[in-house]
Amino acid sequence: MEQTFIMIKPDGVQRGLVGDLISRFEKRGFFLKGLKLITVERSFAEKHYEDLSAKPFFAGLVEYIISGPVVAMVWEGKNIVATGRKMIGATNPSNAEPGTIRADFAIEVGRNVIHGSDAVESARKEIALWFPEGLSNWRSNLHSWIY
Ligand code: 3AN
Repeated sequence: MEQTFIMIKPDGVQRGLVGDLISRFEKRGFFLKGLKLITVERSFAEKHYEDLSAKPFFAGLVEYIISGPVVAMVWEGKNIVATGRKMIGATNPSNAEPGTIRADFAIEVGRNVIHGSDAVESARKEIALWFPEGLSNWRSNLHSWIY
């Protein structure tokens, strides 16, 4: 089953959006596989965003991500990488389609609330980086009253 890495960024945590954002993924039918509230070190944030290290906004992006706790998550389900990106909306909230997370909650590209892996391969790398301890396997053990 496909998995993706989703991170609620410091602005999403500080604005009290965590519950709403988790709810959107649950209600869509995806399964939560990993979850933690964590404040990361600068070197870790630089590693997460290493593909963007040449961008002029890189230093500000790293400062933003380390400015407070983030909610790191792994979600699982059919086509979750692409569907998760659609649910999140365009990088610049001004271009995000109505009903997407960034259209509903953000106006600044530099404070766009949430991250989602952009491809299955980057999801695999990001999950390994953020969850070296591994993920919960709770779905293999569902109660019989869940169907
Ligand atoms: P996305 O998060 O939609 O995959 P990326 O990977 O291009 O977009 O950019 C990663 C993060 O870098 C964005 N979520 C945003 O916080 C920041 N970012 C991207 N473009 C800009 C920009 N032009 N100015 C400031 N920050 C930016």
